[in-house]
Amino acid sequence: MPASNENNNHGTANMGFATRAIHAGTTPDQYGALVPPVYMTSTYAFETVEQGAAMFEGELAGHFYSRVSNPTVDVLEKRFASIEGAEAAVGFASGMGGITSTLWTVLSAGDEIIADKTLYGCTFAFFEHGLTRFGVKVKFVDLQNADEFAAAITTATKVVYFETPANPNMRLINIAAISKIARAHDVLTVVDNTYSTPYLTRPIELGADLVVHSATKYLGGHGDLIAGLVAGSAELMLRIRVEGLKDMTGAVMSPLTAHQIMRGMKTLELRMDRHCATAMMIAKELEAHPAVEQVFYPGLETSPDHELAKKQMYDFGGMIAFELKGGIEAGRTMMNALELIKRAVSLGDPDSLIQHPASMTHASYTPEERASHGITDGLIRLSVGLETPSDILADIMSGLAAISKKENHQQAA
Ligand code: 7XF
Repeated sequence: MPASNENNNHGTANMGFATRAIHAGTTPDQYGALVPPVYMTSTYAFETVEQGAAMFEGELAGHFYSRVSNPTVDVLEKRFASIEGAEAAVGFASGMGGITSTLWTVLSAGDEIIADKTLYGCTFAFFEHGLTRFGVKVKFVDLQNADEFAAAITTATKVVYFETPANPNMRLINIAAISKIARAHDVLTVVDNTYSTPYLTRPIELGADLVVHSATKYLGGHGDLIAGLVAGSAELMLRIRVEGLKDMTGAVMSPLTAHQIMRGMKTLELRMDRHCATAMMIAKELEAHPAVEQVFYPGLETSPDHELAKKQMYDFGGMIAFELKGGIEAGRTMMNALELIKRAVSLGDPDSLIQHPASMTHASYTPEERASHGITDGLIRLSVGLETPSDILADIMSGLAAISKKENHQQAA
């Protein structure tokens, strides 16, 4: 087994991001196949009983059962580790599979985790309603304030966890600043890099210990799979594979899914450039529109996170959040009037997607929790897709026009 994670660059160590996203981790097969074969096998035959025993002992490298490792998933793990700038990586059945496997591995009863106050809804639910049932204390802190973080650390603190940009309100957290404080206290920094992708932000290079992803999003990139990836040191990844994945969650990635993600990752750089360029254009147009109260996009000069974004991100990403002057009623009118952009959760697809966090992705928070965690009821989240930019904009403009049409109609009635 986890012979997996040595030499993760496979000859591409000094090459660029796109080259590594296409080539890193490739192991030549007997036919010279360009695309790694999809090994749809659950088990592997041992030459001898002794050989099998040595693999189970961890004395001999090799695959022995696909809940632990698989040759196709292995290529993806090496390739992903390379683009995240990590020693090693592990694939999972979902983003939540990766997050839960990671935290079940590094936390024990009596430990504390400090998390940013804004998290994806199911991550919040796992922390608040899952970890706490097993004797882990969870503290939600505003990690934009490094002093608040430092003050919250105790001898029991083992992990600090955050998303940047955060789902759904786009708050940025300073990875270098938080990691530095964490390291001084022997606290592991875990960053959910789903929104940014390793093309835009590489948390490990900035001092983080572990990076978690919903690969369902930009990494897969086509809205046709559910998967997770986690990257970090070879030592931690071996523990997460053997304890969290193998014994605690069993949330294993299918070899077919690994194949699809590798296909998606070949165009990650190209897709992200387009997502970012279109999102910047849309964010500026939204900001200038009279029906819009506020736009949350780190690329805007008016964003309080713009300076940090310029330091920490290569570009500003494909996600936008905004609030309308007419609140969520206007939001419903706008979203229901859209014809091209789909009303759907998830993000990072070629298809533009729009949704209402308070009633959808973040419905696992109570209204009071949402209010205290900075997720307003009027917030709308847009995942800017890869369609022709002027078509996306035209759909948004006609959605916004529907608000004033409805208001005029109501006034007339
Ligand atoms: O288990 P999943 O692959 O769905 O990933 C969970 C997850 C982890 N981190 C972040 C930042 C995420 O956004 C997600 C999934 N979020 C989707 C969304 O916000 O639309 C889920 C749809 S309910």
